[in-house]
Formats: sequence, structure tokens, C-alpha cells
Amino acid sequence: EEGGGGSAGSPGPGQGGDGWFTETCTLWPGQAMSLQVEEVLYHQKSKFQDVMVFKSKTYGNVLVLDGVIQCTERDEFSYQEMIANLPLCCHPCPKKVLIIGGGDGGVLREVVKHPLVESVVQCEIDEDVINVSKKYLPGMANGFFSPKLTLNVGDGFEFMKQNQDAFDVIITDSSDPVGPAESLFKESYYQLMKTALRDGGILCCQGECQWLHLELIKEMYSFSKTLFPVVDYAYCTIPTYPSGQIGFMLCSKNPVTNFREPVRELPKEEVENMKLKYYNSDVHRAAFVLPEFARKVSARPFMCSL
Ligand code: SPD
Repeated sequence: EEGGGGSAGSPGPGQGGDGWFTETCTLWPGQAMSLQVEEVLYHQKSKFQDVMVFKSKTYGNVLVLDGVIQCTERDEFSYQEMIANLPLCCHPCPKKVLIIGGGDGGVLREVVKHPLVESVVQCEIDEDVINVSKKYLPGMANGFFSPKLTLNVGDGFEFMKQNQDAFDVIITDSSDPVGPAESLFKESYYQLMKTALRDGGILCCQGECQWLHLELIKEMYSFSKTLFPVVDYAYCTIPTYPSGQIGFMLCSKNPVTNFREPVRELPKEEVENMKLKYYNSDVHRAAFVLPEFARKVSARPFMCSL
């Protein structure tokens, strides 16, 4: 079996028809996350993937793609706020932003809140994910109604090939590197993002989990260092992602970027105005402090800025 094998509502791999969704995947062998299902709200195959939304007993509505949990209404804010604000608060003037993926709209919701962001292009290949999110995850999808947005339903690779030297910040909100999203974890993709960024541009990509994917993180870190003068890695906690956390790979074309110190410190009032529930400037700094097993994975200090 390739990739995710979770299911709900009918018997399937890891699911015995007992009213629980169980997320199994080749990327986290021997472990699984389960959520109790109240009702399957949507389950169809799109042109690209299996798309399901179910109402859970304790985590609100849950979006599942190819058997893997993408977001739940209860805890989505930690990932979406961090993948958006880590890069935005490290760029002195993030006027033009590109989001690749992110069809549920949660990252977009966070990006358009930033006062210096003037325009956002989002490339999501699967229109069904956008439509299903508008219907069942309205708290995330409200970013799709922002006047700052130009939505491009299509392939991010193709878009970036045609839009070089165009963006201050690029955020890749992808699913896991198995199946359609695998190419988004490769050097050629990072090279393409580099050319789509303006001088001084910053990127932030979904960077998987220290507990499960150290080898992949190490590989991404190594090739990123051949492309960018500054590379770093941060993470957040989130109960419904495998092993309870997920990371972010950050790269900057500006050699003086220090990802660990936000250039834009958010006062308490602004955190409240932006309705942030996870991100603040102290959490930003703390997110780069890695446990010893991850920090020492490479011979040199694992994740350091030059
Ligand atoms: N293991 C699941 C990782 C999913 C990351 N992307 C989630 C999309 C939320 N906007």
C-alpha cells in the first residue's frame, strides 16, 4: 500500500467499522492516530486524490486527503499561524506572497492578516479541496474572500516557471512526501522557489517531523544549504499530526537574515488584534530550539544560520 491508508465510515485498512477514523501511513510505520467519527460529511475522489471530511467527536470537522489528516478545526491554528508568521515576521517588507498548496485556506487566512502584505497568489492544484473547505471548514476558508488574493487553480511548478523574481515570501503548505506532493521535498523544487523569489526573499515549507523523518529533514537541510546562504528549521506542536508535531524548513536569499529573531516583534495588542492563538514573538524564538537528538544529527550543528 502506497502512502496513507486511513479511512472512516466503512471498513478499511486500520478501521474496523467501529466509528473511529484511524490514520495509517508508510511514513509513520507501526503507529496510528485515531479520532472518533460522528458523521462522514463528504467523501469523493477528486481528479488528484481521495478527499474526505468528517465531523469528529472532539476535534470539530476534519479534512483528510488520501487517508491522511490535513487539518482539524480544533488544532489547525498552530500549524497555519506558524508556517505563515515565521517567514513573514523575518522579512522586513513582505509585500508579495506566493502560497503553494494550502487548499483548505488556513495559511491564506493568516497571511492576509499581515499588514505589510499587499498581494497574495495562491496555487492549489485541486479545486475540490477548496470547494469542500469553503463548505465544511469556513473558519479556515475565509481567506479565499480576501481582496489581496489572486487564486490560481493549477500546478505550482508551472506557475513558478513562468513567474521568476516575483515574490518576497513563498510558503509551501503541502501534504506529505508520498504520492503527488513528493516532488515538493526535492532540490529541484527548492531551486525553482529560489528563482521565483526576489532578492532578499524568504521561503518556508512544510518540513515534516523530527521524531519520524530526521533523514529527510537532514537531506532537505543539506541541499538547501547549497542553494541559500541562510537555512534553518523550526517546529510546532499539534496533536493530530503524526507524533504530535510538525516542522518548517526556512531559507533566505538574504545573508543577514536571522530566522531566530523576528524583525517584526508583535506587541501583545497586535497578537490579540490578529486573533493569534499560537504564534507570538517568544514562541517564534523558541520554535528553533531543537531537542538534542535532532540538533546533533549532523556532524556540524544541525540547524544553524550562518
Ligand atoms: N501529515 C500531514 C501534514 C499536512 C500538512 N499540510 C496541512 C495542510 C493544512 N493547511
